[in-house]
Amino acid sequence: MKEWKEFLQPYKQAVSELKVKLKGLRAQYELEVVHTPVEFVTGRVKPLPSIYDKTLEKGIPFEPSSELASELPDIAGLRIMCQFVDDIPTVVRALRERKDLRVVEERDYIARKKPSGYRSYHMIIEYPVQTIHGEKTILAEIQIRTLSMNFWASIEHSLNYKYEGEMPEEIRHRLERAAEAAFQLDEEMSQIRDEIQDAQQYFSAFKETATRSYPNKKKKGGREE
Ligand code: 0O2
Ligand code: 0O2
Repeated sequence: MKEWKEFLQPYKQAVSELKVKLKGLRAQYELEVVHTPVEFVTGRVKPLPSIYDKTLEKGIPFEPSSELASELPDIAGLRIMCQFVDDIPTVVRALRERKDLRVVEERDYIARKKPSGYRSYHMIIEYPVQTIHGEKTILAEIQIRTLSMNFWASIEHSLNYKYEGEMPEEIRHRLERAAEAAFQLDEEMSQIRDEIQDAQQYFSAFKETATRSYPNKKKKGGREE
């Protein structure tokens, strides 16, 4: 177990660091008062039972090794959620230009959705982690998707888990239709994007003014005095 802990430590560190860095993107866009392509960021280290399942699927030994590290590029996984489909290429370009990571592979499941209906943009990156024994470069996967794609993927993931991959035909069909509905929602939102952004900027400006007008207002027990 200690071996696994040691093996996974740089991945844990990478996920924490990358979460801070990717959330920083959002903060920077907000400072410049332009629409931020990043809505929110999540991250996780793949749990050991999922690593075990993947090693069975790939027919590789379940042990901490460089083979496992290169066969499973998503032990460290980050997810960036965007409001609009058009935000995704903006994030992709921003990631390609960064000096603190190197993109080694890209998979566009938006241009070519998976047979399940899954849509998302995946990037595999190399990321250097500083350890007490020197620098260790690990692989990480960044998934970039809209809120609507994320909603669909998380529901489908739970159903797949429930049915252990043997999903009833009817549910599979419904999910395929739901994936199309999610895609339509993204299309609709893109068409009223300017309206939405105006409203969001108006709302931020309003919040800003309200904070300035009441600088000393304190909250007590969740209620305003
Ligand atoms: P804020 O200010 O709430 O946006 P952490 O380590 O605490 O940063 P953790 O515990 O790993 O993050 O949580 P997770 O599940 O990775 O979620 C990360 C962030 O995504 C959290 O924000 C959640 O509030 C936010 N989040 C999750 N689901 C949604 C969603 O559907 N919509 C929106 N807008 N945000 C969501 P933070 O980091 O606490 O900051
Ligand atoms: P997790 O951590 O539970 O999400 P492989 O090369 O076979 O290992 P693959 O399928 O070629 O993997 O790689 P891919 O499709 O680029 O990325 C795999 C990850 O994408 C999955 O991780 C999911 O997070 C996500 N994904 C891919 N296809 C689907 C899908 O049909 N539905 C959903 N909900 N998610 C999908 P894991 O390994 O499944 O694990």
